[in-house]
Amino acid sequence: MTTWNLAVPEIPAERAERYRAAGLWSSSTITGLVREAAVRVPGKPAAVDQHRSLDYAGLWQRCLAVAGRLRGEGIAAGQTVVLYLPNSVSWLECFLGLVQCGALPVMATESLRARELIEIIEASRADHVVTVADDGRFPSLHRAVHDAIGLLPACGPSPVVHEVEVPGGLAVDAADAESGEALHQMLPSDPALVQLGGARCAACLLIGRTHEDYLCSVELSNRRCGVGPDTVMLIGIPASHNFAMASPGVLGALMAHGTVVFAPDPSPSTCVPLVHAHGCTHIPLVPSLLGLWSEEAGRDPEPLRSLRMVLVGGAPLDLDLAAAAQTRFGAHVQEVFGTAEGLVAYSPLEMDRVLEPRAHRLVPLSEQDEILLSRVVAPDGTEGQELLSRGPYTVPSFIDDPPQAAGVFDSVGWYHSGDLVEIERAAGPAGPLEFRVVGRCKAQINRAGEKIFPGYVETLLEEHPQIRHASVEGVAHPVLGQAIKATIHLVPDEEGGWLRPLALRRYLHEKSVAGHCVPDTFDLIRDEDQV
Ligand code: J2J
Repeated sequence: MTTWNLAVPEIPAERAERYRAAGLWSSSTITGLVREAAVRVPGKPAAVDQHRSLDYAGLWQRCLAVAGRLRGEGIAAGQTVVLYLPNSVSWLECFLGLVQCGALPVMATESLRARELIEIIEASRADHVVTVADDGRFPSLHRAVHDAIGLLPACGPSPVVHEVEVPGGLAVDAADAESGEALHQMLPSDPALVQLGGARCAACLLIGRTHEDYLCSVELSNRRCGVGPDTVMLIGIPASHNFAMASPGVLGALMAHGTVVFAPDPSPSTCVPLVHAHGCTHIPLVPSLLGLWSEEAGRDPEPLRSLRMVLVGGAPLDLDLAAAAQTRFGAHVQEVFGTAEGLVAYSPLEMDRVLEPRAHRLVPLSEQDEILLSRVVAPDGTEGQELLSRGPYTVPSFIDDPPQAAGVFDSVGWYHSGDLVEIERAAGPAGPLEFRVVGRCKAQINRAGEKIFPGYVETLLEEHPQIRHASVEGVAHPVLGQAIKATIHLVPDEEGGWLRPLALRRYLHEKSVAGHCVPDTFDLIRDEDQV
Protein backbone atom coordinates (compact mmCIF):
# COMPACT_ATOMS: atom_id res chain seq x y z
CA MET A 1 0.00 0.00 0.00
CA THR A 2 1.30 3.42 -0.96
CA THR A 3 1.39 6.13 1.66
CA TRP A 4 0.59 9.37 -0.15
CA ASN A 5 2.21 12.58 1.04
CA LEU A 6 -0.97 14.42 0.12
CA ALA A 7 -4.37 13.19 1.23
CA VAL A 8 -6.67 13.22 -1.81
CA PRO A 9 -10.31 13.53 -0.62
CA GLU A 10 -12.46 10.59 -1.63
CA ILE A 11 -15.97 10.66 -3.08
CA PRO A 12 -18.25 9.26 -0.30
CA ALA A 13 -18.73 5.48 -0.46
CA GLU A 14 -22.46 5.56 -1.16
CA ARG A 15 -22.00 7.67 -4.30
CA ALA A 16 -18.84 5.79 -5.30
CA GLU A 17 -20.77 2.51 -5.28
CA ARG A 18 -23.47 4.05 -7.47
CA TYR A 19 -20.92 5.25 -10.04
CA ARG A 20 -19.15 1.90 -10.05
CA ALA A 21 -22.45 0.03 -10.45
CA ALA A 22 -23.33 2.32 -13.39
CA GLY A 23 -20.07 1.23 -15.04
CA LEU A 24 -18.78 4.82 -15.08
CA TRP A 25 -15.50 4.17 -13.33
CA SER A 26 -12.96 2.43 -15.44
CA SER A 27 -11.03 -0.55 -14.13
CA SER A 28 -7.93 0.76 -15.89
CA THR A 29 -5.31 3.28 -14.88
CA ILE A 30 -3.60 6.03 -16.88
CA THR A 31 -0.46 4.02 -17.49
CA GLY A 32 -2.58 0.88 -17.90
CA LEU A 33 -4.08 2.51 -21.02
CA VAL A 34 -0.67 2.92 -22.59
CA ARG A 35 0.46 -0.58 -21.60
CA GLU A 36 -2.65 -2.02 -23.21
CA ALA A 37 -2.20 0.06 -26.40
CA ALA A 38 1.43 -1.09 -26.62
CA VAL A 39 0.15 -4.67 -26.84
CA ARG A 40 -2.78 -4.04 -29.16
CA VAL A 41 -1.41 -1.37 -31.53
CA PRO A 42 2.37 -1.37 -30.92
CA GLY A 43 3.36 0.28 -34.21
CA LYS A 44 0.69 2.99 -34.24
CA PRO A 45 2.00 6.58 -33.79
CA ALA A 46 1.19 7.69 -30.25
CA ALA A 47 2.97 11.01 -29.71
CA VAL A 48 4.75 13.45 -31.99
CA ASP A 49 6.49 16.81 -31.55
CA GLN A 50 8.82 18.88 -33.75
CA HIS A 51 11.78 16.72 -32.77
CA ARG A 52 10.66 13.12 -32.46
CA SER A 53 7.80 10.68 -32.52
CA LEU A 54 6.98 7.52 -30.60
CA ASP A 55 4.68 4.64 -31.45
CA TYR A 56 2.72 2.97 -28.66
CA ALA A 57 5.38 0.30 -28.05
CA GLY A 58 8.02 3.04 -27.91
CA LEU A 59 5.93 5.23 -25.61
CA TRP A 60 5.43 2.37 -23.17
CA GLN A 61 9.14 1.54 -23.20
CA ARG A 62 10.00 5.19 -22.54
CA CYS A 63 7.37 5.40 -19.79
CA LEU A 64 8.99 2.42 -18.03
CA ALA A 65 12.52 3.68 -18.55
CA VAL A 66 11.72 7.21 -17.35
CA ALA A 67 9.93 5.75 -14.31
CA GLY A 68 12.96 3.55 -13.57
CA ARG A 69 15.35 6.49 -13.95
CA LEU A 70 13.27 8.84 -11.79
CA ARG A 71 13.01 6.16 -9.12
CA GLY A 72 16.79 5.77 -9.34
CA GLU A 73 17.08 9.53 -8.84
CA GLY A 74 15.12 9.21 -5.59
CA ILE A 75 11.44 9.75 -6.50
CA ALA A 76 9.52 7.35 -4.26
CA ALA A 77 5.93 6.10 -4.46
CA GLY A 78 3.51 8.48 -2.75
CA GLN A 79 5.74 11.54 -3.12
CA THR A 80 4.53 14.77 -4.68
CA VAL A 81 6.34 16.03 -7.78
CA VAL A 82 5.75 19.35 -9.54
CA LEU A 83 5.86 18.69 -13.29
CA TYR A 84 6.88 21.88 -15.09
CA LEU A 85 7.74 21.23 -18.73
CA PRO A 86 6.67 22.73 -22.06
CA ASN A 87 4.40 20.87 -24.51
CA SER A 88 6.46 18.00 -25.90
CA VAL A 89 6.84 14.24 -26.08
CA SER A 90 9.18 14.69 -23.09
CA TRP A 91 6.29 16.17 -21.10
CA LEU A 92 4.18 13.08 -21.86
CA GLU A 93 6.96 10.62 -21.01
CA CYS A 94 7.65 12.36 -17.71
CA PHE A 95 3.98 12.54 -16.77
CA LEU A 96 3.49 8.83 -17.50
CA GLY A 97 6.85 7.96 -15.89
CA LEU A 98 5.87 9.75 -12.68
CA VAL A 99 2.53 7.95 -12.58
CA GLN A 100 4.28 4.63 -13.17
CA CYS A 101 6.65 5.51 -10.31
CA GLY A 102 3.62 5.83 -8.05
CA ALA A 103 4.38 9.53 -7.52
CA LEU A 104 1.72 12.23 -7.64
CA PRO A 105 2.45 14.79 -10.39
CA VAL A 106 1.27 18.35 -9.81
CA MET A 107 0.47 19.78 -13.24
CA ALA A 108 2.12 23.21 -13.41
CA THR A 109 1.45 24.94 -16.74
CA GLU A 110 4.43 26.48 -18.45
CA SER A 111 3.03 30.03 -18.25
CA LEU A 112 3.65 30.08 -14.49
CA ARG A 113 6.79 31.67 -13.07
CA ALA A 114 8.77 31.64 -9.81
CA ARG A 115 6.16 33.47 -7.71
CA GLU A 116 3.45 30.97 -8.58
CA LEU A 117 5.81 27.97 -8.41
CA ILE A 118 6.73 28.90 -4.82
CA GLU A 119 3.07 28.77 -3.84
CA ILE A 120 2.58 25.46 -5.63
CA ILE A 121 5.68 23.87 -4.11
CA GLU A 122 4.72 25.04 -0.64
CA ALA A 123 1.02 24.12 -0.88
CA SER A 124 1.75 20.68 -2.31
CA ARG A 125 4.74 20.08 -0.03
CA ALA A 126 6.51 18.90 -3.17
CA ASP A 127 9.44 16.57 -2.68
CA HIS A 128 10.68 16.99 -6.26
CA VAL A 129 10.37 19.22 -9.33
CA VAL A 130 10.77 17.81 -12.84
CA THR A 131 11.70 20.56 -15.26
CA VAL A 132 13.80 21.62 -18.29
CA ALA A 133 17.55 21.20 -18.51
CA ASP A 134 19.88 24.20 -18.43
CA ASP A 135 20.67 24.01 -22.15
CA GLY A 136 19.52 27.49 -23.12
CA ARG A 137 16.35 26.28 -24.89
CA PHE A 138 13.83 27.33 -22.24
CA PRO A 139 15.68 29.93 -20.17
CA SER A 140 12.55 31.43 -18.54
CA LEU A 141 11.34 28.06 -17.28
CA HIS A 142 14.77 27.09 -16.02
CA ARG A 143 15.22 30.42 -14.27
CA ALA A 144 11.72 30.30 -12.75
CA VAL A 145 12.39 26.96 -11.02
CA HIS A 146 15.76 28.00 -9.69
CA ASP A 147 14.46 31.39 -8.53
CA ALA A 148 11.58 29.63 -6.81
CA ILE A 149 13.86 27.18 -5.02
CA GLY A 150 16.15 30.06 -4.01
CA LEU A 151 13.23 32.02 -2.56
CA LEU A 152 11.69 29.18 -0.56
CA PRO A 153 11.89 29.68 3.21
CA ALA A 154 15.16 28.20 4.45
CA CYS A 155 13.45 26.39 7.36
CA GLY A 156 11.95 23.55 5.30
CA PRO A 157 13.60 20.97 3.02
CA SER A 158 13.96 22.10 -0.60
CA PRO A 159 12.54 19.90 -3.32
CA VAL A 160 15.06 18.01 -5.46
CA VAL A 161 15.17 19.34 -9.04
CA HIS A 162 15.35 16.80 -11.90
CA GLU A 163 16.31 18.28 -15.24
CA VAL A 164 15.05 16.87 -18.52
CA GLU A 165 16.39 17.71 -21.95
CA VAL A 166 13.21 18.55 -23.80
CA PRO A 167 13.80 17.49 -27.38
CA GLY A 168 15.47 14.19 -26.47
CA GLY A 169 13.85 13.41 -23.13
CA LEU A 170 15.38 12.08 -19.94
CA ALA A 171 18.59 10.13 -20.56
CA VAL A 172 18.07 6.49 -19.54
CA ASP A 173 19.88 3.15 -19.81
CA ALA A 174 18.72 -0.42 -20.34
CA ALA A 175 18.49 -1.15 -16.62
CA ASP A 176 16.03 1.73 -16.11
CA ALA A 177 13.34 0.13 -18.28
CA GLU A 178 13.67 -3.13 -16.38
CA SER A 179 13.37 -1.46 -13.00
CA GLY A 180 10.48 0.70 -14.29
CA GLU A 181 8.47 -2.43 -15.13
CA ALA A 182 8.69 -3.78 -11.59
CA LEU A 183 7.74 -0.51 -9.99
CA HIS A 184 4.27 0.30 -8.99
CA GLN A 185 1.10 -1.73 -8.80
CA MET A 186 -1.53 0.97 -8.76
CA LEU A 187 -5.26 0.71 -8.33
CA PRO A 188 -7.88 2.64 -10.34
CA SER A 189 -8.98 4.26 -7.06
CA ASP A 190 -5.46 5.58 -6.36
CA PRO A 191 -4.65 9.28 -6.73
CA ALA A 192 -3.27 9.92 -10.24
CA LEU A 193 -2.47 13.63 -10.51
CA VAL A 194 -3.07 17.05 -9.02
CA GLN A 195 -4.65 19.84 -11.07
CA LEU A 196 -4.49 23.46 -9.95
CA GLY A 197 -7.71 25.26 -9.04
CA GLY A 198 -9.51 27.84 -11.17
CA ALA A 199 -7.83 30.93 -9.74
CA ARG A 200 -4.41 29.51 -10.39
CA CYS A 201 -2.62 32.67 -9.40
CA ALA A 202 -4.09 32.92 -5.95
CA ALA A 203 -2.75 30.85 -3.13
CA CYS A 204 -3.12 27.74 -5.16
CA LEU A 205 -5.84 25.22 -4.63
CA LEU A 206 -4.94 21.59 -5.18
CA ILE A 207 -7.37 19.26 -6.91
CA GLY A 208 -6.55 15.58 -6.47
CA ARG A 209 -7.87 13.35 -9.23
CA THR A 210 -7.95 9.55 -9.12
CA HIS A 211 -7.39 7.30 -12.12
CA GLU A 212 -11.00 6.19 -12.15
CA ASP A 213 -12.61 9.62 -11.86
CA TYR A 214 -10.26 11.23 -14.39
CA LEU A 215 -10.62 8.44 -16.93
CA CYS A 216 -14.40 8.56 -16.50
CA SER A 217 -14.34 12.18 -17.65
CA VAL A 218 -11.96 11.33 -20.52
CA GLU A 219 -14.02 8.40 -21.75
CA LEU A 220 -17.28 10.35 -21.72
CA SER A 221 -15.54 13.26 -23.48
CA ASN A 222 -14.30 10.90 -26.18
CA ARG A 223 -17.88 9.83 -26.86
CA ARG A 224 -19.07 13.44 -27.11
CA CYS A 225 -16.25 14.48 -29.41
CA GLY A 226 -16.12 11.48 -31.72
CA VAL A 227 -12.58 10.57 -30.69
CA GLY A 228 -11.44 7.22 -32.10
CA PRO A 229 -8.38 5.39 -33.43
CA ASP A 230 -8.11 7.76 -36.41
CA THR A 231 -8.08 10.88 -34.19
CA VAL A 232 -5.03 13.09 -34.43
CA MET A 233 -5.22 15.55 -31.53
CA LEU A 234 -3.17 18.75 -31.80
CA ILE A 235 -2.16 20.15 -28.40
CA GLY A 236 -0.97 23.76 -28.65
CA ILE A 237 -2.60 25.12 -25.48
CA PRO A 238 -0.62 24.16 -22.33
CA ALA A 239 -0.67 20.36 -22.11
CA SER A 240 -0.84 20.34 -18.30
CA HIS A 241 -4.13 22.24 -18.26
CA ASN A 242 -7.17 20.07 -17.55
CA PHE A 243 -8.75 21.00 -20.90
CA ALA A 244 -5.71 19.87 -22.88
CA MET A 245 -5.18 16.74 -20.79
CA ALA A 246 -8.66 15.40 -20.42
CA SER A 247 -11.44 17.14 -22.38
CA PRO A 248 -10.77 14.88 -24.29
CA GLY A 249 -7.21 16.04 -24.94
CA VAL A 250 -4.04 14.00 -24.65
CA LEU A 251 -5.57 11.22 -22.59
CA GLY A 252 -8.63 10.98 -24.85
CA ALA A 253 -6.44 10.39 -27.88
CA LEU A 254 -4.31 7.81 -26.05
CA MET A 255 -7.37 6.02 -24.68
CA ALA A 256 -8.76 5.68 -28.24
CA HIS A 257 -5.35 4.63 -29.66
CA GLY A 258 -5.18 7.84 -31.68
CA THR A 259 -2.18 10.18 -32.00
CA VAL A 260 -1.20 13.29 -30.04
CA VAL A 261 0.74 16.03 -31.83
CA PHE A 262 2.40 18.55 -29.49
CA ALA A 263 2.88 22.13 -30.67
CA PRO A 264 4.96 24.64 -28.68
CA ASP A 265 2.14 27.21 -28.79
CA PRO A 266 -1.43 27.42 -30.12
CA SER A 267 -0.94 30.19 -32.71
CA PRO A 268 -2.06 29.46 -36.29
CA SER A 269 1.44 30.28 -37.59
CA THR A 270 2.90 27.46 -35.49
CA CYS A 271 0.01 25.01 -35.73
CA VAL A 272 -1.38 25.21 -39.27
CA PRO A 273 1.71 23.54 -40.81
CA LEU A 274 1.40 20.81 -38.16
CA VAL A 275 -2.31 20.27 -38.91
CA HIS A 276 -1.37 19.88 -42.56
CA ALA A 277 1.68 17.66 -41.98
CA HIS A 278 -0.01 15.26 -39.55
CA GLY A 279 -3.62 15.38 -40.75
CA CYS A 280 -4.85 16.63 -37.36
CA THR A 281 -8.55 16.03 -36.75
CA HIS A 282 -9.17 17.68 -33.35
CA ILE A 283 -7.78 20.79 -31.68
CA PRO A 284 -8.64 22.42 -28.34
CA LEU A 285 -8.53 26.24 -28.33
CA VAL A 286 -9.56 29.08 -26.04
CA PRO A 287 -12.10 31.58 -27.48
CA SER A 288 -9.50 34.37 -27.85
CA LEU A 289 -7.63 32.21 -30.37
CA LEU A 290 -10.66 31.24 -32.40
CA GLY A 291 -10.75 34.59 -34.24
CA LEU A 292 -7.15 34.23 -35.39
CA TRP A 293 -7.71 30.64 -36.49
CA SER A 294 -10.90 31.61 -38.28
CA GLU A 295 -9.10 34.39 -40.20
CA GLU A 296 -6.44 31.90 -41.19
CA ALA A 297 -9.07 29.42 -42.40
CA GLY A 298 -10.71 32.27 -44.36
CA ARG A 299 -7.41 33.07 -46.11
CA ASP A 300 -6.50 29.48 -46.98
CA PRO A 301 -8.70 26.61 -45.77
CA GLU A 302 -6.70 23.98 -47.69
CA PRO A 303 -4.10 23.03 -45.00
CA LEU A 304 -6.92 22.73 -42.45
CA ARG A 305 -9.08 20.28 -44.44
CA SER A 306 -8.32 17.37 -42.09
CA LEU A 307 -9.86 19.14 -39.07
CA ARG A 308 -13.14 17.60 -37.92
CA MET A 309 -13.62 19.31 -34.60
CA VAL A 310 -12.41 22.56 -33.08
CA LEU A 311 -13.08 22.44 -29.35
CA VAL A 312 -13.39 25.86 -27.76
CA GLY A 313 -13.51 26.32 -24.00
CA GLY A 314 -12.12 27.98 -20.91
CA ALA A 315 -13.99 31.28 -21.31
CA PRO A 316 -17.29 32.54 -22.75
CA LEU A 317 -17.62 31.88 -26.48
CA ASP A 318 -18.98 34.46 -28.89
CA LEU A 319 -21.54 32.49 -30.91
CA ASP A 320 -21.31 34.72 -34.00
CA LEU A 321 -17.58 34.12 -34.08
CA ALA A 322 -18.16 30.38 -33.58
CA ALA A 323 -20.67 30.30 -36.44
CA ALA A 324 -18.30 32.14 -38.82
CA ALA A 325 -15.41 29.89 -37.83
CA GLN A 326 -17.50 26.78 -38.35
CA THR A 327 -18.34 27.82 -41.90
CA ARG A 328 -14.72 28.63 -42.71
CA PHE A 329 -13.29 25.46 -41.18
CA GLY A 330 -15.96 23.19 -42.57
CA ALA A 331 -15.40 21.47 -39.20
CA HIS A 332 -17.61 21.35 -36.15
CA VAL A 333 -16.93 24.08 -33.58
CA GLN A 334 -17.87 22.56 -30.27
CA GLU A 335 -18.03 24.58 -27.09
CA VAL A 336 -16.59 23.01 -23.94
CA PHE A 337 -17.39 24.22 -20.47
CA GLY A 338 -14.95 22.65 -18.06
CA THR A 339 -13.52 22.96 -14.59
CA ALA A 340 -10.38 21.39 -13.18
CA GLU A 341 -12.49 20.50 -10.12
CA GLY A 342 -14.61 18.23 -12.31
CA LEU A 343 -17.79 19.17 -14.16
CA VAL A 344 -17.43 19.22 -17.95
CA ALA A 345 -20.22 19.97 -20.43
CA TYR A 346 -20.27 20.17 -24.22
CA SER A 347 -22.52 21.86 -26.72
CA PRO A 348 -24.55 19.31 -28.69
CA LEU A 349 -23.13 17.95 -31.91
CA GLU A 350 -25.85 19.17 -34.24
CA MET A 351 -24.31 22.02 -36.22
CA ASP A 352 -27.42 24.21 -36.34
CA ARG A 353 -27.79 24.23 -32.55
CA VAL A 354 -24.34 25.78 -32.23
CA LEU A 355 -25.24 28.49 -34.68
CA GLU A 356 -28.58 29.38 -33.09
CA PRO A 357 -27.83 31.38 -29.93
CA ARG A 358 -31.19 30.77 -28.26
CA ALA A 359 -30.82 27.03 -28.70
CA HIS A 360 -27.19 27.03 -27.60
CA ARG A 361 -26.86 24.98 -24.43
CA LEU A 362 -24.18 22.95 -22.69
CA VAL A 363 -24.95 19.35 -21.73
CA PRO A 364 -23.03 17.83 -18.78
CA LEU A 365 -21.03 14.71 -19.58
CA SER A 366 -22.81 12.18 -17.42
CA GLU A 367 -26.40 11.43 -16.48
CA GLN A 368 -24.98 11.03 -12.98
CA ASP A 369 -23.85 14.67 -12.92
CA GLU A 370 -26.10 16.38 -10.41
CA ILE A 371 -26.78 20.07 -10.91
CA LEU A 372 -28.25 22.49 -8.38
CA LEU A 373 -28.87 26.19 -8.69
CA SER A 374 -28.36 28.60 -5.84
CA ARG A 375 -29.62 32.19 -5.93
CA VAL A 376 -26.74 34.63 -5.40
CA VAL A 377 -25.94 38.32 -5.73
CA ALA A 378 -22.82 38.89 -7.84
CA PRO A 379 -20.23 41.51 -6.76
CA ASP A 380 -21.64 43.93 -9.35
CA GLY A 381 -25.04 43.71 -7.63
CA THR A 382 -26.79 41.61 -10.29
CA GLU A 383 -28.77 38.61 -9.11
CA GLY A 384 -28.29 35.23 -10.67
CA GLN A 385 -28.28 31.48 -10.24
CA GLU A 386 -24.94 29.91 -9.33
CA LEU A 387 -24.16 26.50 -10.81
CA LEU A 388 -23.49 23.85 -8.15
CA SER A 389 -22.50 20.35 -9.16
CA ARG A 390 -21.36 16.98 -7.94
CA GLY A 391 -20.93 13.73 -9.77
CA PRO A 392 -18.70 10.82 -10.76
CA TYR A 393 -15.72 12.94 -11.80
CA THR A 394 -16.12 16.06 -9.64
CA VAL A 395 -13.90 16.06 -6.55
CA PRO A 396 -15.65 16.44 -3.16
CA SER A 397 -13.20 19.08 -1.87
CA PHE A 398 -9.72 20.52 -2.35
CA ILE A 399 -6.70 18.78 -0.90
CA ASP A 400 -6.17 20.15 2.65
CA ASP A 401 -9.29 22.32 2.17
CA PRO A 402 -7.43 25.61 2.83
CA PRO A 403 -9.29 28.51 4.51
CA GLN A 404 -9.06 30.73 1.40
CA ALA A 405 -11.22 28.18 -0.42
CA ALA A 406 -14.00 28.31 2.17
CA GLY A 407 -17.39 27.84 0.55
CA VAL A 408 -16.17 26.44 -2.77
CA PHE A 409 -17.14 22.95 -1.61
CA ASP A 410 -19.88 22.53 0.96
CA SER A 411 -20.14 19.81 3.59
CA VAL A 412 -22.20 17.52 1.35
CA GLY A 413 -19.76 17.68 -1.56
CA TRP A 414 -21.41 20.25 -3.82
CA TYR A 415 -18.93 22.23 -5.87
CA HIS A 416 -19.92 25.92 -6.05
CA SER A 417 -18.57 26.87 -9.46
CA GLY A 418 -18.88 30.64 -9.19
CA ASP A 419 -20.54 30.62 -12.62
CA LEU A 420 -24.00 32.07 -13.18
CA VAL A 421 -26.14 29.96 -15.48
CA GLU A 422 -29.61 29.49 -16.89
CA ILE A 423 -30.83 25.93 -17.16
CA GLU A 424 -33.40 24.13 -19.19
CA ARG A 425 -34.41 20.55 -19.93
CA ALA A 426 -34.28 20.03 -23.67
CA ALA A 427 -36.80 17.22 -23.86
CA GLY A 428 -39.20 17.99 -21.02
CA PRO A 429 -38.67 17.25 -17.31
CA ALA A 430 -37.11 13.82 -17.97
CA GLY A 431 -34.76 15.01 -20.71
CA PRO A 432 -31.07 15.78 -20.22
CA LEU A 433 -30.36 18.94 -18.33
CA GLU A 434 -28.71 21.73 -20.32
CA PHE A 435 -27.30 25.07 -19.22
CA ARG A 436 -25.95 28.32 -20.58
CA VAL A 437 -23.30 30.41 -18.84
CA VAL A 438 -24.53 33.98 -18.35
CA GLY A 439 -22.06 35.45 -15.86
CA ARG A 440 -19.77 34.94 -12.91
CA CYS A 441 -20.08 35.58 -9.18
CA LYS A 442 -16.51 34.67 -8.18
CA ALA A 443 -13.66 37.14 -7.74
CA GLN A 444 -11.83 36.01 -10.81
CA ILE A 445 -10.63 37.58 -14.05
CA ASN A 446 -10.81 35.31 -17.09
CA ARG A 447 -8.16 36.65 -19.48
CA ALA A 448 -8.09 34.55 -22.63
CA GLY A 449 -8.97 31.45 -20.60
CA GLU A 450 -6.29 32.13 -17.94
CA LYS A 451 -7.87 32.61 -14.52
CA ILE A 452 -6.47 35.44 -12.40
CA PHE A 453 -7.34 36.28 -8.82
CA PRO A 454 -7.32 40.10 -8.45
CA GLY A 455 -6.13 39.94 -4.82
CA TYR A 456 -2.96 38.13 -5.91
CA VAL A 457 -1.97 40.88 -8.35
CA GLU A 458 -2.95 43.60 -5.88
CA THR A 459 -0.70 42.10 -3.18
CA LEU A 460 2.22 41.90 -5.60
CA LEU A 461 1.77 45.51 -6.65
CA GLU A 462 1.46 46.74 -3.09
CA GLU A 463 4.86 45.20 -2.27
CA HIS A 464 6.34 48.07 -4.32
CA PRO A 465 7.48 50.92 -2.03
CA GLN A 466 6.00 53.57 -4.37
CA ILE A 467 2.53 52.04 -4.39
CA ARG A 468 0.17 53.01 -1.61
CA HIS A 469 -2.85 51.11 -2.85
CA ALA A 470 -3.70 48.97 -5.87
CA SER A 471 -7.01 47.61 -7.08
CA VAL A 472 -7.26 45.21 -9.99
CA GLU A 473 -10.30 44.35 -12.08
CA GLY A 474 -11.25 42.65 -15.32
CA VAL A 475 -12.52 44.91 -18.11
CA ALA A 476 -14.22 43.76 -21.31
CA HIS A 477 -11.78 43.22 -24.18
CA PRO A 478 -12.76 42.33 -27.76
CA VAL A 479 -10.15 39.58 -28.20
CA LEU A 480 -9.09 38.49 -24.72
CA GLY A 481 -12.62 38.42 -23.32
CA GLN A 482 -11.31 40.30 -20.30
CA ALA A 483 -8.18 42.40 -19.87
CA ILE A 484 -6.61 43.26 -16.52
CA LYS A 485 -6.84 46.86 -15.41
CA ALA A 486 -4.89 48.07 -12.37
CA THR A 487 -5.80 51.32 -10.63
CA ILE A 488 -2.79 52.36 -8.60
CA HIS A 489 -2.32 55.12 -6.04
CA LEU A 490 1.32 56.16 -6.13
CA VAL A 491 3.67 57.85 -3.73
CA PRO A 492 6.80 59.55 -5.09
CA ASP A 493 10.32 58.21 -4.51
CA GLU A 494 12.88 60.10 -2.42
CA GLU A 495 13.79 62.38 -5.32
CA GLY A 496 10.14 63.14 -6.00
CA GLY A 497 10.01 60.86 -9.10
CA TRP A 498 6.90 58.89 -10.02
CA LEU A 499 6.53 55.31 -11.25
CA ARG A 500 5.60 54.78 -14.89
CA PRO A 501 3.85 51.77 -16.52
CA LEU A 502 7.06 50.51 -18.13
CA ALA A 503 8.89 50.47 -14.80
CA LEU A 504 5.93 48.68 -13.23
CA ARG A 505 5.98 46.00 -15.91
CA ARG A 506 9.71 45.57 -15.40
CA TYR A 507 9.13 45.31 -11.64
CA LEU A 508 6.57 42.50 -12.08
CA HIS A 509 8.85 40.76 -14.55
CA GLU A 510 11.72 40.93 -12.06
CA LYS A 511 9.40 39.50 -9.41
CA SER A 512 9.03 36.52 -11.77
CA VAL A 513 5.25 36.67 -12.10
CA ALA A 514 3.34 34.76 -14.83
CA GLY A 515 2.96 37.00 -17.89
CA HIS A 516 -0.84 36.70 -17.92
CA CYS A 517 -1.02 38.18 -14.39
CA VAL A 518 0.67 41.43 -15.45
CA PRO A 519 -2.03 44.11 -15.90
CA ASP A 520 -2.74 45.17 -19.48
CA THR A 521 -3.43 48.75 -18.46
CA PHE A 522 -2.38 50.86 -15.52
CA ASP A 523 -4.34 53.81 -14.25
CA LEU A 524 -1.71 55.66 -12.22
CA ILE A 525 -2.97 58.17 -9.69
CA ARG A 526 -0.47 60.51 -8.05
CA ASP A 527 -1.38 60.98 -4.42
CA GLU A 528 0.42 64.32 -4.19
CA ASP A 529 -1.24 65.16 -0.90
CA GLN A 530 0.17 62.01 0.73
CA VAL A 531 3.76 63.31 0.38
C1 J2J B 1 -17.74 30.23 -20.00
N1 J2J B 1 -16.85 30.05 -19.00
C2 J2J B 1 -16.09 28.95 -19.05
C3 J2J B 1 -17.13 28.25 -21.13
C4 J2J B 1 -14.66 27.32 -18.70
C5 J2J B 1 -12.31 22.02 -20.41
C6 J2J B 1 -12.47 23.33 -20.79
C7 J2J B 1 -12.14 24.37 -19.90
C8 J2J B 1 -11.63 24.09 -18.64
C9 J2J B 1 -11.29 25.23 -17.73
C10 J2J B 1 -11.45 22.76 -18.26
C11 J2J B 1 -16.17 28.01 -20.11
N2 J2J B 1 -17.88 29.37 -21.03
N3 J2J B 1 -17.27 27.42 -22.17
O1 J2J B 1 -10.98 22.42 -17.05
O2 J2J B 1 -11.62 20.45 -18.76
C12 J2J B 1 -14.69 29.18 -16.99
C13 J2J B 1 -15.74 29.03 -15.88
C14 J2J B 1 -15.21 27.83 -15.11
C15 J2J B 1 -13.71 28.05 -15.18
C16 J2J B 1 -12.90 26.80 -14.96
C17 J2J B 1 -11.79 21.72 -19.15
N4 J2J B 1 -15.28 27.02 -19.85
N5 J2J B 1 -15.12 28.49 -18.21
O3 J2J B 1 -11.31 26.38 -18.14
O4 J2J B 1 -10.49 25.12 -14.07
O5 J2J B 1 -15.69 30.20 -15.10
O6 J2J B 1 -11.02 24.88 -16.45
O7 J2J B 1 -15.69 27.79 -13.78
O8 J2J B 1 -9.23 26.54 -15.77
O9 J2J B 1 -13.50 28.55 -16.51
O10 J2J B 1 -11.55 27.05 -15.24
P1 J2J B 1 -10.48 25.89 -15.32
